[in-house]
Amino acid sequence: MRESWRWFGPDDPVSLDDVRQAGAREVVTALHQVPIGEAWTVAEVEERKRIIESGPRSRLDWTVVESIPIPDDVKRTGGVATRSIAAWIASLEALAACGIRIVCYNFMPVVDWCRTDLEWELPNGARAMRFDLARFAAFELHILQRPGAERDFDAATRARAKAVYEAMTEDDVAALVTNIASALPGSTTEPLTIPAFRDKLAAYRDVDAAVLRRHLVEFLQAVTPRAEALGVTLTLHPDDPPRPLFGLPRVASSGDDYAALFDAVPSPANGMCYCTGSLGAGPANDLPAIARRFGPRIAFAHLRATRREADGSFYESDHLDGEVDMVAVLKVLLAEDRARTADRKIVFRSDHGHRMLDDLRPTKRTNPGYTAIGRLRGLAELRGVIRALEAG
Ligand code: DNO
Repeated sequence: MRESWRWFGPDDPVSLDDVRQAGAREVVTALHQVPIGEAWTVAEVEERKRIIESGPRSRLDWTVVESIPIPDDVKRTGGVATRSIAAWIASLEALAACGIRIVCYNFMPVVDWCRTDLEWELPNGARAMRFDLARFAAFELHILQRPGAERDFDAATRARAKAVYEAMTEDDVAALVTNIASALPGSTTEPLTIPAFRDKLAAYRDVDAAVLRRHLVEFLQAVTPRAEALGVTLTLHPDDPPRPLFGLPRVASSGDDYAALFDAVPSPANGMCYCTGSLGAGPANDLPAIARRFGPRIAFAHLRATRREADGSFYESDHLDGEVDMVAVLKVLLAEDRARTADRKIVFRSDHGHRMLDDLRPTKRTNPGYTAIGRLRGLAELRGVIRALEAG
């Protein structure tokens, strides 16, 4: 499998030399500066490619885009959002013209990946990201004040949420709103104020899971023929977390969700971003079984783990010490990878690392989950497992 590293571009506090020294050979990035819905141009792609691939240091190649955002009107209205879909296809064409042929995306409505805490202290002093159900419920019930939200939480959770909220200072409330609504690194949805959040949710009042799934199928039916002709593989990233949020449906949370999409749109361009952390946060998801079931459609993999709690809360664990049986997962991925031709090998990246060691210095700027040292530890551990499995 091919080792890659997510890089957010020239303003990423992690440098390309850091990526080289971590041992990755390929870069995963996106033109985060281009507004959602605007077509990427060949010139913009070439400029980013030049920054990554030129220079006197050891070579890196930009091989994966994570992600081209799916504009809100495509999620809300499906195939009739023809202007947005045409712009999305134009971005694919610009990327293919520059030789980049794996494109990650997601179909999470209103909010991309969601956490309540970005610096949750672990017993060893490192900081992790966390989704805390009581704090999430406090946001929904007492800050967003979403009509009907009380139906989504049991009485015990509502009571805990009330206690959490009543203990919060104004700064605590502001921090929780920022964590949930202001778009985490790499997020493909717009940062939201609370009024804007309410407006967005109102616009989705008629979008249930069946409708959202239909919109995703219509989007894939519109873009996969062109992707196939360009030799581009689209990889759908799972919902993170893999459960409905804010009363909104999510339709990429389980193996059966993916099976429905692959049945509806069998194009070889319709692929999967196999994210063990996102899928692993769902207790019903059997990660090795999902990898076996969809192996041929996995072009890109995010490898990380979480530790789940009984109420649905979870935090990001060390890569080998979460609920994910990473050795079993890697055995399946390596077997799939061995069966592939050189041009179709699986690209993986070490996902979300803790903020630890020198990255904890108060003056150090880091992106939540995208620290250098935490991801380096993860990549080193994953590489060790891979080498041992390959030698076995
Ligand atoms: C979070 C990432 C997501 C992912 C997008 C894919 O760390 O997994 O931001 O990049 O959801 O489109």
